[in-house]
Amino acid sequence: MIRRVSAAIAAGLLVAAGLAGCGGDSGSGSGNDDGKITMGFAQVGAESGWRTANTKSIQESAKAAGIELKFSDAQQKQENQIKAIRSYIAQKVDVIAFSPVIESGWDQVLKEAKDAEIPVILTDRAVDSKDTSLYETFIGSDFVLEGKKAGEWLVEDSKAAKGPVNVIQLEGTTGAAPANDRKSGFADAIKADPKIKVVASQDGDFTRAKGKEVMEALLKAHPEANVLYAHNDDMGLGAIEAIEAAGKKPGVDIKIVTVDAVKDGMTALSEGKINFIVECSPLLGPQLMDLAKQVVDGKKVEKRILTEETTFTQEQAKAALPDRKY
Ligand code: GYE
Repeated sequence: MIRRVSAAIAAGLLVAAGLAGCGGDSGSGSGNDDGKITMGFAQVGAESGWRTANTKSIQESAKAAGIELKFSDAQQKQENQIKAIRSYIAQKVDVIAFSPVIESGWDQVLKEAKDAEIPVILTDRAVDSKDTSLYETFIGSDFVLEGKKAGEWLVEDSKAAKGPVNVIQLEGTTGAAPANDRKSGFADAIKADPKIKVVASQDGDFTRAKGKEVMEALLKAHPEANVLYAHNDDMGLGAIEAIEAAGKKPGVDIKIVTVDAVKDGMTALSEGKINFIVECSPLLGPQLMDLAKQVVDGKKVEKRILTEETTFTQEQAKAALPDRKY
């Protein structure tokens, strides 16, 4: 553990040490200072292939960076994440990182971390706190842009369509940043073509099981649907099962656009069951560990760090698949 001591207190300690005429213990003055950074990481859960790859990236890069990682899985519940963060504060970790399951309701616990002088790094998902001094930085994707890319693809693809384009939308966890933003980015982009209408939009919680269940019901209620926009690959993959069970052909009778580009999604894309995927990279670990070292050192870092991402057509998926790591 490394003790973060404010400059004023540190100066005071040095003066006191000088006056007492004792030497030896320099630096932070902490007796149990082993020079190793300890990070507490409060993960969302294990809801998707994206999340599994993200967890692996964080665990592997902590190890490579020599950072001791305390890791917890909140099973997609905010109260579990808050508990985990409080326990990291009690354990006096050097830095806390977390991916907030939903955007709202973080001010109190973030204030507790600030009062304890433990820096916080947001990864992957945002919080809606007005006071941005409650965290050092936020590293992750631009989810609005992802939604926009999905919508722009649909506008382009619909140019040749004669009749209406009726979209079912499977949303990510209600209140989560990627659900809010992927929805709004998409809605903005499809305004370009009045033929395109979202006929149903429902929460599928980013999981395969929920994606399948919700799609089953929505297909019955909306036989006119000919497009599915799913906020992640896993919900799309669950929905494919529902579409096939209903006797329709995914990728043909119902065109499908998703977000993430994990291996299973890319496989379905290369097989023609999905039509387009917007990439969202889960490999945030190495950058997160770099940032952790900097903030523990007291360095100022950029407040917002964006992940670079691309998109995949069916042909591009075929070419990319052999090297896809997750
Ligand atoms: O797209 C989804 C996961 O927050 C970007 O969470 C992440 C999303 C990702 O469950 O698959």
